[in-house]
Amino acid sequence: MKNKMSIIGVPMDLGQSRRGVDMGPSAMRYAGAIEKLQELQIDTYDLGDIPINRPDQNKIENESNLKNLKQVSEGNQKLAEMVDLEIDKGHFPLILGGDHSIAIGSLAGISKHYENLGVIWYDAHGDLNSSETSPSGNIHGMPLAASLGIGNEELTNLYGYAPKIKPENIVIVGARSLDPGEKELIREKGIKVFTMHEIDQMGMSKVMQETIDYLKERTDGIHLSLDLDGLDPSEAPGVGTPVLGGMTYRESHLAMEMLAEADILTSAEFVEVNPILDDKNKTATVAVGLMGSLFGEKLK
Ligand code: HAR
Ligand code: MN
Ligand code: MN
Ligand code: MN
Repeated sequence: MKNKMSIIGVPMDLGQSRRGVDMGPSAMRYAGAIEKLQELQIDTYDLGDIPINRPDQNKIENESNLKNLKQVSEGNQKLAEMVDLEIDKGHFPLILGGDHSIAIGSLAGISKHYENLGVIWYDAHGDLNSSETSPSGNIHGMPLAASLGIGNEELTNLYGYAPKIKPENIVIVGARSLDPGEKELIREKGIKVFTMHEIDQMGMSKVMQETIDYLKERTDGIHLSLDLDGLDPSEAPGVGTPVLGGMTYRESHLAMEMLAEADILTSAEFVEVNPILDDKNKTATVAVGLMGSLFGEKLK
């Protein structure tokens, strides 16, 4: 991994319907994210938070099937520019969300730099909906589809090009809540998915080893998109869309340690931390603990 890291906060909560996830970057900083990276001897540049415009309160689009499209795409455009610039400098971008709609901007900025960007989508959800298949109209359920070039053009063509990623370069880990349209897309595109069923059956160690081997041979860079709701809500309660039966804190640490050891990541993001729904900043603390393992912390 590169020794210079740029931290970019994205206080975005408009990709879903529960306020508070915009405070995720603060919650992770408060839980010691920057200090943790510095402890690991990483040259850390905290660039602060990207400004996110709020919609006019009278014009909140509760009925739309692409809620707050304008603000979400504007925020993502700024994020893409910033991420692109940091990679140009040779820095490793670490993005702090914000809801998962921000992955559209992250991937737009990152993928410019790779022919075959790999993505590990650590999440209870597939985030493979489009406005046609979404049951909610929440854009945080759409970023992976948008990055594949599926859905509304303002999202798919963000930062002026599409698609950002190829279906064969994606691995979803921890899925346990997939909508019918998402399942169909997974089958149609042959996207590799380790659901909770496979994690129970094979164990996290084998799942991650297969993920690493699979991506290593076909990609030239790998982005980790870690949604805290991938973890079980008993250990990560501060998320807007919790789903029972998730990955444990220990399993998640193992996954991060294996990624650190394989030394394959070129960018990462931690999303969906909502301190309003949390229990004494537990979820942000879990996120920072996972960052430690991901960036090389050793137990002895
Ligand atoms: N699949 C549902 C939808 O599209 C729920 C998506 C929830 N997404 C996140 N990100 N929390 O993974 O609305
Ligand atoms: Mn560039
Ligand atoms: Mn997600
Ligand atoms: Mn999720």
